[in-house]
Amino acid sequence: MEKLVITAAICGAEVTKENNSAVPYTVEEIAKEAKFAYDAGASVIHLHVREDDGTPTQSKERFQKCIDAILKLCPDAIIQPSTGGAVGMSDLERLQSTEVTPTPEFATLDCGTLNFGGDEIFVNSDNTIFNFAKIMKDRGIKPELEVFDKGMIDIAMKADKKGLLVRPLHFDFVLGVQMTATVRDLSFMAGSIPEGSTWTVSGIGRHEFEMAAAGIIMGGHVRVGFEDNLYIEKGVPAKNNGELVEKVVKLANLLGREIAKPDEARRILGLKSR
Ligand code: KMH
Ligand code: ZN
Repeated sequence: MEKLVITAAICGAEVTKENNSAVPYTVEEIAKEAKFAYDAGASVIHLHVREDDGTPTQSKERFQKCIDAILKLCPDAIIQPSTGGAVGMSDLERLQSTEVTPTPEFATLDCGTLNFGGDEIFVNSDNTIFNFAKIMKDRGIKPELEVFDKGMIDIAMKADKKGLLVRPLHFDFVLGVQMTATVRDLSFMAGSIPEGSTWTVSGIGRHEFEMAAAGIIMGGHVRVGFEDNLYIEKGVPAKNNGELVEKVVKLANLLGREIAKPDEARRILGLKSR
């Protein structure tokens, strides 16, 4: 089995300091959280950014500042900017995170519209998805295909059929938002992608570590972090993102799976070496 690639989703666009006081907002806080995660074993930093007051933003300038600050502390980390941003943002606003220098090697590509809780709907029409895929292909950015249910794998395959994706594909199965997060669901998703693709699992909320353990055993990769879950165990807020990553490293050690360093992760995920 390949070594395990751990992604840390350190911030997200929805969680706040009211949920866990360690959720980072400022450039310094974001860089510090990335460093905790990187030191603990994360090779990929999935990045959202905030204004100092916590408001989510896709501002190119803010992304640039955060990326520069993270790379100062973690020079070989793989930074994966979000093109999802926050519910309600326009496509142009969302794409700004890919306009930084150097051009990102990796970025998210959300593959469908979904219910995001309450009245929130995260809108990704087919044309948005195809347009984002084309722009990423033209800029040489590998998309991580964010799929929240099986239908989104099918939409990603439409983009593939149109020649908008470059194989091998990489998927992130985000389970516990629109689709439930069980081992049966994860096996179904992993069995529904093209041969030779790689995948990560992000279990949301209390499902984070169950899905991590399943992903480790099944040969997938794992994402954890405040974007997905704020607790190290039931009722106990995590001190920082590093603590969440450490728990995955412990699980991987117990289960006999080694952890990939960033350059090994680049090879495993088919990213261009920098
Ligand atoms: N914040 C969600 C609306 C992504 O990063 O691409 C979108 C999201 C997915 O988090
Ligand atoms: Zn995200």
